[in-house]
Amino acid sequence: MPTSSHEEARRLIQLTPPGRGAIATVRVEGPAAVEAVGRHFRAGNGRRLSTLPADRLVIGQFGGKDGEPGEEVVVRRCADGAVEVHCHGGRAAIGRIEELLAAIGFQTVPWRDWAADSCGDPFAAEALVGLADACTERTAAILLDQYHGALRRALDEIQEAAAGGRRGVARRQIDVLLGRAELGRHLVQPWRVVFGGPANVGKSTLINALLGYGRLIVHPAPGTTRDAVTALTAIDGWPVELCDTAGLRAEAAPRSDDPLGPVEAQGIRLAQQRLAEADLAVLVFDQSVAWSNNEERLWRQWPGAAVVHNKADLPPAPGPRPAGARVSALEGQGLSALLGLISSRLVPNPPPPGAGVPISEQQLQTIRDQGLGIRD
Ligand SMILES: Nc1nc2c(ncn2[C@@H]2O[C@H](COP(=O)(O)OP(=O)(O)OP(=O)(O)O)[C@@H](O)[C@H]2O)c(=O)[nH]1
Ligand SMILES: [Mg+2]
Repeated sequence: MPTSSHEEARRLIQLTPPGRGAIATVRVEGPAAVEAVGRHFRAGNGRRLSTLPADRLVIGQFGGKDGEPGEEVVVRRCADGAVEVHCHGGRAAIGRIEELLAAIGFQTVPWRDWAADSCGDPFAAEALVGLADACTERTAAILLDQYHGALRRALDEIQEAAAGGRRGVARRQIDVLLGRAELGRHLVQPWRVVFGGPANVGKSTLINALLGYGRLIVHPAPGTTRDAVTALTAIDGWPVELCDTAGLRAEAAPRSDDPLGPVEAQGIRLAQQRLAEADLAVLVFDQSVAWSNNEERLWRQWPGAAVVHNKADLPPAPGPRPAGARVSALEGQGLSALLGLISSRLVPNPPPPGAGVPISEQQLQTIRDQGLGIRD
């Protein structure tokens, strides 16, 4: 965690997430933080806070008066002059501490603001704030690398290469960093993978199989899924939102007076919208059913989609069909390969450990600006 050199500000920061929890940690910093906490804290061992060694954890009561017990807390006087108060995780305990310290001039500051200006380097600050929203270990590790200066080092190396006359190397490294923009955007926000295809091909069954539990309704009758339904998971360590959609008909988008019925028509419109917005569209077909003009039109409508031929446990329908992953959602065949395919489509070149990854538009702009400086 960062430490602060903001001696002038009397600040109070809740370091644990908002809401109820087992324990909350409040950091008190600024001039006379030790004295301010010491004024309300009664250590169990009877000693004054200011006389206790730094980093020693001390149990006691906070804010008790007139013989009434205060909040049970554990206090740590930090080596940098701040004090950490660990209290019960409910709002009441934190509220009481905030109230007593506010009365003597301490202001509650959101932890993101505190973290951002406690880091000397703005790249590190963005990474630190992003770390709180990282959904998987893999994305957290990349953000941690950025917190420890990976992008800054990469930019320094590029600068050095350019200054040493190795402009080609510098330009290539700029392009590598810019090529990681999509990855950087998704470190705190899952990729959206949307499954579409004709009705009854097994889209919902397939998503359930990839999730490992029965999130979606599955039924032998076509037209079961009407809404766009999402579920979060991780694929190869990348956070991914899987989205199920209503079975598509290959005809033009139906109108609300379509014989399909307005609900299904809406479902199909929504499916097309979700497929268009997806980071990766996955088109699912039933390989036991002949490839018809309808399938062909759908396939041509979404040229960037990954193609899956499901129901590989059934005899295949004769005739050619486009290349694609063969799976059986029902029996689990081909699912690991499909997960591998999705992962490699989302992140074709995973960065090696310690590599620089831009995580904000501002960082991308810095890289582009540096690139402009070395183009002839
Ligand atoms: N044999 C076989 N049957 C499957 C497979 N996957 C799904 N099914 C069956 O196909 C039927 C339709 O499955 P769903 O998952 O509801 O299909 P869907 O594509 O979501 O259908 P809609 O929501 O109507 O568009 C169900 O009876 C499933 O059990 C498979 O891999 N093999
Ligand atoms: Mg379905």
